[in-house]
Amino acid sequence: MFFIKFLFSFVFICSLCSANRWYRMFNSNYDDPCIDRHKRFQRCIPDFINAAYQKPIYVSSTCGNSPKEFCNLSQLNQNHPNDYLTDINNPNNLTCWQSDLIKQGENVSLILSLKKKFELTYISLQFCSQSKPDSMGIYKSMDMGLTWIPLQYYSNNCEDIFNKSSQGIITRSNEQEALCIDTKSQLSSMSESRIAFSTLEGRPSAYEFDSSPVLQDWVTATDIKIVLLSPHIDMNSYSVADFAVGGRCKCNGHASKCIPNSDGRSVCDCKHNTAGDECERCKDFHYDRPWARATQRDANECVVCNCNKHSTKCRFNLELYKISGHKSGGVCLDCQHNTAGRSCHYCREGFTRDLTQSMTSINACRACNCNNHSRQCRFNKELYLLSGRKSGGICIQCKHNTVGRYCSYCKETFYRDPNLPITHPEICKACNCHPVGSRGKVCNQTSGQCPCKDGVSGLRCDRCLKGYQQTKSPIAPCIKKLKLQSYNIYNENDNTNSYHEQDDEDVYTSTMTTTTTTTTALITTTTNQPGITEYNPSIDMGQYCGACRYYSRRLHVKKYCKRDYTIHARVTNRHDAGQWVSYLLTIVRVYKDRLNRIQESEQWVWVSRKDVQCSCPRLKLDKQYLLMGFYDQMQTSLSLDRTSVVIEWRPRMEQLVVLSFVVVYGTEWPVPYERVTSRPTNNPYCQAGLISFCPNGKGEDAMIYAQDETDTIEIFALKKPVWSFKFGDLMAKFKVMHDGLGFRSQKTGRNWTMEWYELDQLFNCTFPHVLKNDTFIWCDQGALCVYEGIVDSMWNGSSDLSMLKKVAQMNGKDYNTWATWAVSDNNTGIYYETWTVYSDPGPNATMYFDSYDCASFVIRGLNELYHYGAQILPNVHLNYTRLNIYSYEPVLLGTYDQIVHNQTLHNDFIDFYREFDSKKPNTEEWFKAFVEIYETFYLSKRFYFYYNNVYWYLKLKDTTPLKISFDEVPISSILKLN
Ligand SMILES: [Ca+2]
Repeated sequence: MFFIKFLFSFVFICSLCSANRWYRMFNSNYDDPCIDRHKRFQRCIPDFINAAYQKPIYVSSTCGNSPKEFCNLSQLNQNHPNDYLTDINNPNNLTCWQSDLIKQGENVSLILSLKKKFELTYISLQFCSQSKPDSMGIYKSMDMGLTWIPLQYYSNNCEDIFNKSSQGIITRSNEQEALCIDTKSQLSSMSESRIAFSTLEGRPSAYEFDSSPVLQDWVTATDIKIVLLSPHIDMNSYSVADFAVGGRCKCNGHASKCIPNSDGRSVCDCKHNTAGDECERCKDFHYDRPWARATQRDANECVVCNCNKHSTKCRFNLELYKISGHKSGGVCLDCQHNTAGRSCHYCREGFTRDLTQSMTSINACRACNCNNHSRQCRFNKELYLLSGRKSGGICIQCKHNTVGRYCSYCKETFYRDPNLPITHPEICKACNCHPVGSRGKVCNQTSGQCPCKDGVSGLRCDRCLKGYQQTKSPIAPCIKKLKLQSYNIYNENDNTNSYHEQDDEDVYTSTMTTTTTTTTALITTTTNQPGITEYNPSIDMGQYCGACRYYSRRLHVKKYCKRDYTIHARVTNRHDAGQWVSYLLTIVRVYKDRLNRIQESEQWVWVSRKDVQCSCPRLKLDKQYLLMGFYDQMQTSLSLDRTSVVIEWRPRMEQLVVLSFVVVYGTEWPVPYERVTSRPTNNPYCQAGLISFCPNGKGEDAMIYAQDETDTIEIFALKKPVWSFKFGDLMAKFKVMHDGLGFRSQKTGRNWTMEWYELDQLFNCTFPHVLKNDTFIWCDQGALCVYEGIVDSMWNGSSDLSMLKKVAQMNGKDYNTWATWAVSDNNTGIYYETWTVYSDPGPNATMYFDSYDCASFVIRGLNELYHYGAQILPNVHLNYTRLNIYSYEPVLLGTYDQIVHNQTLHNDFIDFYREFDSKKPNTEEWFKAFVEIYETFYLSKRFYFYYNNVYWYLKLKDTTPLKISFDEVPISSILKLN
């Protein structure tokens, strides 16, 4: 019985190795079994051997070293050393090891140390004479003998000796379990005295060994231990003629032999770019994909990192590997020769690509010569050739107010300080030409002299010439002195020959802003004491009104913070009372009311008569205004004066106010998507040369309506992978989907499609274009495309994820009402927004910004269909893709015009967007660009986010800055029940 099992294992072993052997026979001139005839890697394995042969065995008891009476067996009246366990086994002349005398209950152990991992096929023991044990256990170790795992038990009493049933069965759920074989009738009575255990026999996954890590683990061992027990029968001793272990040196399919290493220990001779005693890892610099065991179909060789010859170190990144479609995950480290990037494939800051050299050349990147004013330059081949192959760099983004190819000139409105070296960060000084006293902003590049108006002097034109005096006229700020007495209520303590700054630049305060102007200080000193200047009829009114310069039609956060109230109100009445005029306001909305003084919907506001006479502020009956001012001196009612903000109300103002002020204080997340009153013309720059994605953009107003109000309109949810016609497989893998709605008339069979699309081209909506003068163009309009037919092949068939699913139906009349909504929705919601911004990926995350894309339209549209009376089919489930960014709380930066004043911020802005702009692909490289953008997210951890025409700063979360989610949404959950 055991012998039969033993034979079986040999057949099994040979079936594993036969392919190799055949190969060697017919390819004698090609002797590396790890490479096939076509010089491709293939699986290779070391020869099958008896791993115990002539190896020393540790035994706990040996008879014969000091001969005793009981060791004198009749046949072999000699020594019985443990070497006899693993010597040549000649059946005609057995050599037997023999144990010392064993008392009842005593055990004897035999231990074989293989010194490295092997994959075992069988373990066998051949006993001498009748000296067999009652019970026996076979154990293995995978850690050089530290811990032991049972492989098999034999006993005539499994339950008592090993606490195991003798009826055990191996299934796929317990393939690493040891069985106990009942030997009541077998072990002691068998004429054949060999016991053989086959490691894989009876284990269901044996024939799928390649794909069974459980069994690969089960057959792996560094040491084998046999324990012989005779708990009940008091016998003389045990005697074993042969201990054999059949198996292969374990090399995971990556070596055909094991050889001694420098310590003399046997290790795998690893091929396929692997390393380690068992070829269990990739060798250095071969981390472009993860290590795997070789199989019959695939050698799974390790792949060298592509670092363009600029690095010899790399690491593996699982995220990048996944998004590459399991192609490449290597990230180069320590890029040399002034290169940078995942594959050392671009030049690091301060260097530019020399296009006359290949990327792998050590001269691929050349230093920028920008006089310390820029760290970036680009290479121009013509200039390089013209310079006699000396210099081809052109500096970009010169800082410190410099310009020019080498940042060696001062830009307009700056002049060069002759006392400083060209590399000094303060080499360029601002002209600071006085806005009133100068004829222009540009001063002399070397002297710094501004061009002064008549009668004006000084380097900055900020003084009147001797014999001239200051006027309030911007045309003639200094005139010849007159001898008339005049008052100047603002400049009494000042030098009358100098100006106050009069520019009233609006400045957003934010954590990023460093620029300030003197405006803030002026407002502070004058606004804390409203109305303090007494009316004095002797003051010339024209001069008084001329000083009404703090009156502003502009908003900024500082004003909002300083003033007591901000309201939207209509002026409904006016009442004159001596030196005061009061206006009756009907309050529309209160944004701020510091002391809660606005209790009624009608409220009086007080203005001094002299301010009214100056039209400062100017209030008209029946007009609506945004009013921002202080309480009166008693702090009980509202007042207005020349420091107040009074702006005639415009329809978009509400969102502007909410956005600019309320959101700054964290009261409203997500930021509401801003709607417009009508769709503006798309920027022609955005449309130039791009593919039209809106197949029939014209005439949708007619097409969108049903022709018969008694008709029944069926509604379909449509879905396909983005750009399925080019990148279907890859984009489907990431489940980046495009969504739309389809419609069908039951009466006529006519059908049509509505999709919300980027108006221009993918990526235009995601990032701006950076123009040469460092300004941006956003092509972020989306639009509803309506066209005849539902193109089945587009929505249904190109991929498993495509979908054309009926979700609802409604009558023609209700449908037409809905269609009117759809037209209006399209005309007022024009900004396409790709990203959704959350605080984290968890279920309780705060949403800072919602996306506004094709899926948003479908969800919004279905919701409205439901409200206009559509019968929604229950149990429909839909899936929607979201491109999620995870960020700390966003910081409002303001509009581009506001950011441009802050040079540090603005430069960073340009750097950030240019990085993405450089990755904006032609169509063939779309996917590659997608991967690179993903990488940039991971590396930069920051994002400038554009929403509703203003910019926000997002500090991205470290662990998960970006994620694509594909959420299942039951249709019932997207219908908001009012
Ligand atoms: Ca022997």
